[in-house]
Amino acid sequence: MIQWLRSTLPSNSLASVHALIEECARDRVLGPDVDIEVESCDECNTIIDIAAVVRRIRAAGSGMVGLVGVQSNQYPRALDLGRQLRALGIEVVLGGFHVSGCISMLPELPADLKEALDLGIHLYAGEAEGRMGDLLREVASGTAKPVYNYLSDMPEMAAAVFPILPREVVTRVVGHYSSFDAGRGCPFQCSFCTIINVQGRKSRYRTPDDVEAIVRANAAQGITRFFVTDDNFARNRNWEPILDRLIQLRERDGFKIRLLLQVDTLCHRIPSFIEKAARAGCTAVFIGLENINPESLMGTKKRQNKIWEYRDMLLAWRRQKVMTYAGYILGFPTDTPESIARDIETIKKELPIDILEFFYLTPLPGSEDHKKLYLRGVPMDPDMNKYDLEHACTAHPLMSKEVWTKVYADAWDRYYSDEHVETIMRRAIATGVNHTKLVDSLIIFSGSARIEGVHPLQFGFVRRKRRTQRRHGMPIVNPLSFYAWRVFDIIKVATQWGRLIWRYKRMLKRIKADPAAAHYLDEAMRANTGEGPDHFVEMFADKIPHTYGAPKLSPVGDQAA
Ligand code: B12
Ligand code: SF4
Repeated sequence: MIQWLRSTLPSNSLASVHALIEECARDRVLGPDVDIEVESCDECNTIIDIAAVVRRIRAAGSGMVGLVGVQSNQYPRALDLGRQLRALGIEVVLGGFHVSGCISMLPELPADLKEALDLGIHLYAGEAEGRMGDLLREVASGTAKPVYNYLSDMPEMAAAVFPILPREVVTRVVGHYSSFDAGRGCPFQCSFCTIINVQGRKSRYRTPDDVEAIVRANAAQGITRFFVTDDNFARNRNWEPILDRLIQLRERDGFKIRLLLQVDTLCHRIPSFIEKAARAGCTAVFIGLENINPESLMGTKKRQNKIWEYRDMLLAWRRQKVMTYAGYILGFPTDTPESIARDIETIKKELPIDILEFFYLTPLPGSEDHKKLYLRGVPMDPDMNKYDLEHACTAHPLMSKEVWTKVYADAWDRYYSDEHVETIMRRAIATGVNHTKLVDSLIIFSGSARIEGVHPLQFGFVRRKRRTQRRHGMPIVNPLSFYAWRVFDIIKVATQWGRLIWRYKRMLKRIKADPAAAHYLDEAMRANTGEGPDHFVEMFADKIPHTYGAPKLSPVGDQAA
């Protein structure tokens, strides 16, 4: 388990399932004389004492353990937990994207899902809104089915029970961030995406009243920061009334709302979207940039990403002082170590991104990419634990696994070079982006993969490594060697963090003391006026598809001629 004293991002799946079971408790779905109690915890920030869980369930007379929001990379761990619980006779129901993705896309249950069924674990595919009561009744009466499949029956979200967690669960997340999904579904068709095959391509959304209720319920327990987990909030058909309501709550009623949003690269084209997001409390956005090579983007059907719009979009967020986090995928079919190195250098020079995070192109179960490879019998790594977008899970046409792995490690070094970190800080100071928050993010994103060896999306504060909590079948290391190694490990990691924090804080101090810092300007910060050449776009002139709105350019070589 990758576990921390405090994690950095909340689990929205957990909040959703917790709220659904609380609704069942309020509605007394097991009868008027049966109380239902629910205890939720996120293994990323909590060590689970299985024996204690079993004791509590037995003392209650009946119960079940729900393994919630289990993603493919978490599936082996979920099976380990399920195996232990089943051996003690506890009912276990397992849901989340691995189960839903596999069942939605594959012609038959893969071996790992069959293994769960063999252990007597119930699998839950699809969304549980409006149907949790049925499940609890069936579990309580011993008639639960091996597989629940609601994939073809997606619940409406208007007036659906909304996600919420008790304060003591939320406060285990740094910054006390909670979460909600204001909508589900995305209209686009990226071939590496699982979401559209599980939650659909139609936008289903909550109402402004629901969102207000979410804010008020959380604020009542002192929580006002939210990760809005819509994969693409800009395509939530109700984005405007929702943002208007949040603006009202902030500006009229004084709620100190802070939002993290996920959006696409065309969001700046939606009139008022960025301005309203900022007014509603958005301080940071995750943007699915994915790549700057139009050929790679077309290859994965990410047609909506138009590289000639990237800079304008990033500058639009910057004008509102919102920090930008962009995801960048390594390992598209035409990628080579040289092309990736060149593209990262281009981004550094040409695009005003604050935080860039790297991922391997991964055939995630539930995606079109995975389905195609599966049906063609192309070898993929059988260990689901590796499907965390931090490992090479299948062969690349031009790079060996070793080369690809090195390219991934080099990408973090290349983007988070001290020279570029200084440029990012200078851009922030010149444009009024919150530099304290920026430096915190720079520290995490620069150090997470390089110091802790985990992606920032799995990062937390103070890593916990339990000697006895190993994967099923792996030997338990003897205490002497384990603790000796652990002491060394803690000192090494703490020293590396200490050095990084000191270096970045010193850098910021130096820049702030520089009188010229306020007027800093570079190529990436210049808006594209349409007059004069745009070097960034010209680099890919021969790869830009001739679609509507695309700039008409001749390749750099031709121009020189
Ligand atoms: C928010 C989010 C995160 C958050 C929080 C995780 C969470 N699950 O809430 C964070 C940032 C931590 C995260 C991290 C990662 N994530 Co993420 N994440 C999401 C996102 C955007 C929303 C999750 C969500 O809230 N969905 C809405 C809930 C309500 O849906 P749900 O999880 O399916 O749950 C419903 C049903 O499945 C069911 N259900 C689920 N569990 C149970 C249990 C029981 C007992 C029952 C009855 C029902 C049930 O009921 C729920 C309510 O309807 C999803 C995409 C998406 N649209 O879902 C990706 C997604 C789940 N993440 C994904 C991935 C790959 C990751 C990472 C590995 C890497 C990455 N770069 O994103 C990391 C690793 C995390 C780790 N620690 O190992 C993939 C998983 C694909 C797969 N095949 O598993 C997804 C689908 C996105 C994608 N790229 O395709 N993620
Ligand atoms: S834009 Fe994001 S959520 Fe939508 S299909 Fe593409 S990857 Fe999936």
